[in-house]
Amino acid sequence: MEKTDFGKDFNWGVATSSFQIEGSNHVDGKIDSIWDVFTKTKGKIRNGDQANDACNHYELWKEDFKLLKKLGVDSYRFSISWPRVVGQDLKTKNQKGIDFYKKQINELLELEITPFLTLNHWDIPQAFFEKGGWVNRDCINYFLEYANFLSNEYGDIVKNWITHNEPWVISHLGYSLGTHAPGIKSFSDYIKVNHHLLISHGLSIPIIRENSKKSEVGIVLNLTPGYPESSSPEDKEETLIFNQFFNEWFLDPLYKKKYPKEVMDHWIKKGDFPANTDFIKENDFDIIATETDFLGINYYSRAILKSSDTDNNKYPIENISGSKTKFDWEVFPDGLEKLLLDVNEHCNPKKIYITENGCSYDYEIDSKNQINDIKRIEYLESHLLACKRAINKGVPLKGYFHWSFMDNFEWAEGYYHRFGLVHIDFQTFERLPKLSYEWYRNFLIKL
Ligand code: GCO
Repeated sequence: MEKTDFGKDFNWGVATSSFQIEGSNHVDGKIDSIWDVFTKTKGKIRNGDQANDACNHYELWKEDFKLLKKLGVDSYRFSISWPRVVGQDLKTKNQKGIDFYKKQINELLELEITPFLTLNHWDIPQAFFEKGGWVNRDCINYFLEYANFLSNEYGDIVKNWITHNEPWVISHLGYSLGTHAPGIKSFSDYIKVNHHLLISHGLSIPIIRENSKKSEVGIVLNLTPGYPESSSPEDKEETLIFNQFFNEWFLDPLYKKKYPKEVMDHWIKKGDFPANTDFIKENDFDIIATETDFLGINYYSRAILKSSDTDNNKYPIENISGSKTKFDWEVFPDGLEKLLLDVNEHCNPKKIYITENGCSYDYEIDSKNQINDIKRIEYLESHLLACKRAINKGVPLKGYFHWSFMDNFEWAEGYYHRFGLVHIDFQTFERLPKLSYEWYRNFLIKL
C-alpha cells in the first residue's frame, strides 16, 4: 500500500480536541465548561482523574506542531474551546482565547498544514448549559452567535469547518445515560438534544459560508455498524433497531429529511419517546438537511447484537474475530469498508472524511526509550487498507485523520486509555513519539 494509492488530493491527518489536550483550564480568562464541572463531580471519572493540565498543550503547542510537521501530515483536525473565547454572558469576547487559536492557525499555515476546525467537541460553556443548553431550543441562537463570531474571526485562514463532533455521544452519553457531561438521565431531553444539535448544525452552515468564503462545512458522526450475532430473525430485528438508533437517527435527517421509523415505533411502544412532539417543527428537516460539503465519519469498531429471545441451538453464533483493543473494542477493519460503501450508497455525500479512527493500547517505554506499539501499527494499516478498498469501489473518501495525535484525557475514562501516536508523560509532559508515529511518518513521507 502506497500513499499515492489514495489519490493526489487525499488529506492525511491526525485529530485532537481542546478539552482532551489543552489543560490550563482556568487560565487567561477561560470560563468553566460542562466538562470542568463534571470532572470535579465525585465518581464520574475513572480514578478521579482531572483534566486541569491534560497534555499541557496550551503551553507546549509549538513543540507539538514541530512533531506534527515532522510527521508529514497535510491536515490537522482540532477543536476550539468555546469557553475559552467568550465571557460568562456568552457575548463578550475573550481576546486571549481568540489569539491563542489565531496563533495556532497561522502557525499551521506557515507549516503548510491545513486546519480542520471543530466548533463543538463537547466542552461547551457551563453558562450555556445553565441557560438551558441543547435541551432549550432558544439556546440554539447562542451557538449560532458563536459560529458567526468564529467564522468571522478565522474565516480567511480556516477553510474547513466542522459544526459538531458526534451528536450521538453528546446526547446519549450526556443526557440519557449520564456517563458524560452534563450527566443527565432523561430520555426526552436526549431526543430533544439530538434534534436541536442537528438544527443548530443546519442553521450554522449558511452563516459560516457567508463569513468564510470558499470554505467547506460538514458534521462529524460516530458511526458503529451493528451486526447480528446469529441469523435468527430476533437478532436481525435487534440489529435493525441498533443501526437506526446509533447511525440512521443522524444520517436520515441529514440526508433524507426524516427520522427512521422502526426505532421510533420501538421507543413509542416502550413509552420512552416524548408523547408531545411539538419540539419538531414543520421546516426542521429542511434546515437539518442543508447541504454540506462533506461528511466526517469516526469509526472505531462494530457492535454485535443479540436478542435474548434467540434460540441458540437453532441459530449458531457467527464467527467473531476475537482481537480487541484495551477498550474492549473489536478490531474489525472490514466494518469500515462496509460502512463506507453503505453510507455512500444510502446518503451519497459529496465527500467523506474519516475524521477519527484509532485504538487504545498500553505499551511500556523500553530500555532504549522506545514504545513499540505494534498493535497500533497493525490497526492503522488494516484500516487504511479498508479505506483503500472502499475508494477502489467508488467511495468519495478524501481524507483520513488518525485519532489521536497524542495520548490525552479520555473523558470519563481519564488517563486510563492511550490513543496517541505520541506518548505523553502526564507528570512531566514529556513527548515521546511511538513506533506507530514512525510508521505513519514513513508511510506519509517515504523515508
Ligand atoms: C470522539 C471523541 C474522542 C475520543 C475517541 C476515543 O470523537 O469519539 O472525539 O474524543 O477520545 O473517540 O474514544
